[in-house]
Amino acid sequence: MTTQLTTVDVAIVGAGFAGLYALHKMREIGLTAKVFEAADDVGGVWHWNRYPGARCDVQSLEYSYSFSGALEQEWDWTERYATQPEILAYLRHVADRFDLRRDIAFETRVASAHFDEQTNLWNVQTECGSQVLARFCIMASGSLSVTRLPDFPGIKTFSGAIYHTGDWPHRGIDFSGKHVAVVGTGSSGVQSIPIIASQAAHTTVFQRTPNFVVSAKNRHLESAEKAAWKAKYTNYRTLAKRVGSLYDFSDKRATDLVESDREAELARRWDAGGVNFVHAFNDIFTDQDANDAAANFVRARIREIVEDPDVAERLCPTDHPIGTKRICVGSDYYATYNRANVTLVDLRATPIIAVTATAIRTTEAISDVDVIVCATGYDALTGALARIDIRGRNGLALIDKWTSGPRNYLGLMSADFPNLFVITGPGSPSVLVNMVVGIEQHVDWIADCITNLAANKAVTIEPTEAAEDAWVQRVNDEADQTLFPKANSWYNGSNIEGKPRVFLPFVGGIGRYRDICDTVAANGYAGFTIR
Ligand code: FAD
Ligand code: N01
Repeated sequence: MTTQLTTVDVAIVGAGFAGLYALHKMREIGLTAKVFEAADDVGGVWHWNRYPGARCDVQSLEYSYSFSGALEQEWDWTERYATQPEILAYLRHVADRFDLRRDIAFETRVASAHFDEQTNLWNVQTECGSQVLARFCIMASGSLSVTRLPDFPGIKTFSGAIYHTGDWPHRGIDFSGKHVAVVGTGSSGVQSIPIIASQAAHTTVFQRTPNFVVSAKNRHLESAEKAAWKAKYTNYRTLAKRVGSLYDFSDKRATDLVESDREAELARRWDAGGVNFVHAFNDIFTDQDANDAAANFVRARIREIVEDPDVAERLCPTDHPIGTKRICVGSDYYATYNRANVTLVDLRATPIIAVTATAIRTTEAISDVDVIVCATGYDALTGALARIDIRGRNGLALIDKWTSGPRNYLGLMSADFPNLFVITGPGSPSVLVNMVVGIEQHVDWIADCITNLAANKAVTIEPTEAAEDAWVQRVNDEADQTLFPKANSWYNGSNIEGKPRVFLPFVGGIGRYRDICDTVAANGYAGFTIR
């Protein structure tokens, strides 16, 4: 049987924020494009993460596309931090409004993408056996799209249900009357634990590492506030292109302030809620003393809120500087541990030794449970790429090239993989900034790059190895000037056994990064080979 091969200009993997905008933009510059999406609908993260309490922690009005003035005026966000259903509704609206669905193949997982040096085309194959030939590939496959389940001894014998927050059943879960175990206290655990605890008969939280949690202070958005924001949207978007999220970035070092002023500033930000807290001083991410001031402030609040002093101590993070693991934004998180139906288990002191059909057994206790919720995170930034058999020149596999860590230029392209672009992957600001801003910057840059190739009748573009080496070095060097490397986190792959420990995102900020990318383009795509 012969398979009919379709040829498109661009193959795009993923239909989240990145894939949807990439499709729209490719059409806008006159190209044909096909999107492949493993899920049965658009939305990416916001399709998969339906756990109780899932919402964004960048303000809704900012966590949205800027490419269409009409879209931003017509869409109505109802809360300071939008819920997962509302963000999913927004992305569905975008798909319909810009007629994107007709070029998206749903329930179609891409298995491989191989570059043919004779034709200069990518052959993209799906797990269903369909394939497409494409001049360009855009990997919009997500930085946090590959879930990771714990491998506790005996977990396969558990007779109840096991759910991962990032692969949550669409029907929703009724926890009433249930004994629930939650494993993991990162952002997903922090958002879901208070809601699960309010529904379940008993919730046992299995915590390996405590995290710093600031309060969301979520609220309804009043019409007047939204109207005022919309009137100034252009200004806000322009600023966001430089800074990512419109936080109140302090221009003061912690040492510029006497202790009482430092505390007052931290208290002001704590009361207002949100990620803004970690921008109280401009050296929180670079100076241990400044960082300690903020971290001590949070630890003091934990001890105030949590009534049982032992539980409070177990909730106090001590192993990493604040902000060097993604700061968690929660609602009633610490107060939840005052509930009679919540138990905190410290896995550092009493590790899990076995899961049986009905219980989780630590070195100290047996907890009977009906349901296990795994808020255990992701194989971040490189996971989705590693699961696709991507082969460039001479059959080189991306996964082999990246055995000691990702190697690319600007986070966008890798030598020997011509015309293959990655959105918000390693080596770009990615997860350290408002990701919608990062996604739009990447897609716009790629569109300009492809347009430039066409104008110059060029066929391929890929980085030189020298440019790539220098960029990888720079990404590492800039991270090393901060406190980030002091934490074990998914930022540096240390949550995945065997993953090389390399700081993955570019810490230099979206504004500087944008300038670097623009300068590269203005200098005739310096550092790239164009054929
Ligand atoms: P995704 O949304 O992950 O979409 C990638 C898509 O690619 C997925 O649908 C996946 O199914 C598909 N895919 C992957 N591999 C394949 C394959 N081989 N074949 C076919 N399809 C494939 N960022 C912020 O800036 N602010 C926030 O407040 C924020 N909140 C978050 C909350 C949660 C719970 C999570 C998990 C992440 C959050 N993020 C936030 C980060 C989030 O990843 C980005 O904001 C954004 O949604 C990423 O969009 P994306 O399109 O790049 O990737
Ligand atoms: O995942 P995580 P997440 N045994 O990796 C623990 C975004 N996001 O899904 O720290 C016991 O942060 C692990 O413990 P440890 C945001 O960027 C945003 O929560 O490795 N525990 C940790 O506590 C975020 O950073 C929002 O010791 C195990 C937890 O599981 C990113 O997504 C909401 C374990 C994993 O935390 C990922 O967040 C949700 C094991 N075997 C997500 N394995 C917003 O609020 C792992 N853990 C916007």
